[in-house]
Amino acid sequence: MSSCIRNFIIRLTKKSPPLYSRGVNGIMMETLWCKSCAMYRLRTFNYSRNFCSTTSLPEIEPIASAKSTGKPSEPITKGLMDKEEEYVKTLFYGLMKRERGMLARAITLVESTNPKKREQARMLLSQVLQYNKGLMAHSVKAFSAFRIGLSGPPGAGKSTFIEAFGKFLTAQNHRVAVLAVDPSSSTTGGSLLGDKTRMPELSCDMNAFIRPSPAKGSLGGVTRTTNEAIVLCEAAGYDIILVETVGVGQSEFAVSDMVDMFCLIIPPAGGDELQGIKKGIVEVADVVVVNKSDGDLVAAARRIQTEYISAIKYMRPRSQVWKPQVLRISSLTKEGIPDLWRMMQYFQQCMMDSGELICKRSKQQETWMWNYIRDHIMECFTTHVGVKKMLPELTRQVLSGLITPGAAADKLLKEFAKES
Ligand SMILES: Nc1nc2c(ncn2[C@@H]2O[C@H](COP(=O)(O)OP(=O)(O)OP(=O)(O)O)[C@@H](O)[C@H]2O)c(=O)[nH]1
Ligand SMILES: [Mg+2]
Repeated sequence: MSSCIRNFIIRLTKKSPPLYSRGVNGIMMETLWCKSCAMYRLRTFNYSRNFCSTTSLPEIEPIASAKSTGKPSEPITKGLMDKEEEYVKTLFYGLMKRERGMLARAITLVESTNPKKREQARMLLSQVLQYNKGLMAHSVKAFSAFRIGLSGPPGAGKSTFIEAFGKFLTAQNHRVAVLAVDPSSSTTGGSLLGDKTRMPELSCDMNAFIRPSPAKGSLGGVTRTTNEAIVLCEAAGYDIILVETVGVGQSEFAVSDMVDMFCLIIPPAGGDELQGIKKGIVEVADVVVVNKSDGDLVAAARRIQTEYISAIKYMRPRSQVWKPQVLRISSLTKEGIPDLWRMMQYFQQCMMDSGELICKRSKQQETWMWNYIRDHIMECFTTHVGVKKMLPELTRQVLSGLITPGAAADKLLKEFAKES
C-alpha cells in the first residue's frame, strides 16, 4: 500500500465512519474500523478484476510526515470547536461519497466571508488537498479533472451550449460540474447561471452539478471562491469542470488562469456585435467556437470562422504543442459538438504528454497565491485605521497638485507599516 494513502487514512480519527474513495484505475478503496482487531483495515475492490482484498492499517496515530520532520503534524482541524470540526468532517465524508447536497454546502462554506467559516473552509480544503495528493500519487490522469473555461459575449449561446455539451458528456458517463464567475451579477442582476431554466435537462441530470455565481463580491472574491470550488468539485468526483464567465470585465482573464483549456464562444455576428469581446481575450483562447452554425446562420458562421482562422495565424502561440483552433457548432442541433469534444481530448492529451499541463497548473497555483496575497494586503491596507484617517486629506492634496502621488503613497505606506 502506498504511504500516501496510509498518511491519509491514519489522519482519520477512530470514530470515523467508513470512508470510500472512488475508482483509481478501477479500484475502490474503503476504510473500515475493525472492532475485533481494534485497527483500521483498508479494503480494496478492483472492478476490472472483480477482486477484493483487505489490508491491516496497524498505525493510526502517528502521521508519516512526523517521521520526516521529527515533529508531530498539527491535527488537521486544530483551532476549531468540536461542533465545527464535526461539520468539516461531515462535509469531507459527504464529498467522498459524492453527495451533491454536501458539495453545495461545502461551496457555500468557501464562499462565506465570516472568519470562523473561512477557518472551517481552510480545514476542509486542506483535507481535500491531502486526499487528492494521496490519490494522484497513484495516477494523475485518473484523478485530476479536465478544467474547461468558457467565455463569450452576452447572447453568444453559452448557456445553450453548456446544456447541450453537458448532456453529451453525461451520456458518456462523465460527471460534469458547471461553475460560474460573474462578479457583475451583484450590480446587473446577473445574466449567468441563475438561468438554470436555460439548462432544464442538465440541471435535472444526476451526473451534473450546476452552481450559480455567488450573488455578490469583487472579482477577487468571486474568483477565489471559484478556484476553491473547482477543488471541491474534483474531490466530489466530477471529472469535467466547466467554468463559465461572461465576456465583460476582467473575469475571463481570471478564468483562463484557473483552467486547463480556455474556450471562447462567439455568435456568427459581424464586428459591431463582437465589439464586446475584450481585446486580447482571443489570444488566450485555446479554441474559438463559432456557435449557432445552423439554418440561415451557416454562411455567416463560415465567414466568421475564416476571419478568426486568419487572425489567429498572426498571433504568437502560447503553447509549444498546441495551435488554437476555430470550430463551428450549433448548440441547438448539436452539430459539431462531438468533433469539438474530440478536439478537446486531443488538446488534453498533447498537453499532458508534453508536460505542459503540469507546468501550467503549477504556474497557475503560483499566480493564485500572489493574487490572494495582493487581495489580502489591499484589504488590510484599505481597512487600516491610520490609513483610513489620512487617505481623504492626502487624496485631496494629490488632486490639487500639492503633493505628488508617489509622496502620498509613501506617507500612507509608512503609516501602514507602522502598526501592521
Ligand atoms: N440558432 C441558434 N440559436 C442559438 C444557439 N445557441 C443559442 N441560441 C439562442 O441564442 C440566444 C441566447 O442564448 P443563451 O444560451 O442564453 O446565450 P448566453 O451566452 O448564455 O447569454 P447570456 O447568459 O445573456 O450571456 C437564445 O435565444 C438561444 O436560443 C444555436 O446553436 N443556434
Ligand atoms: Mg447564459
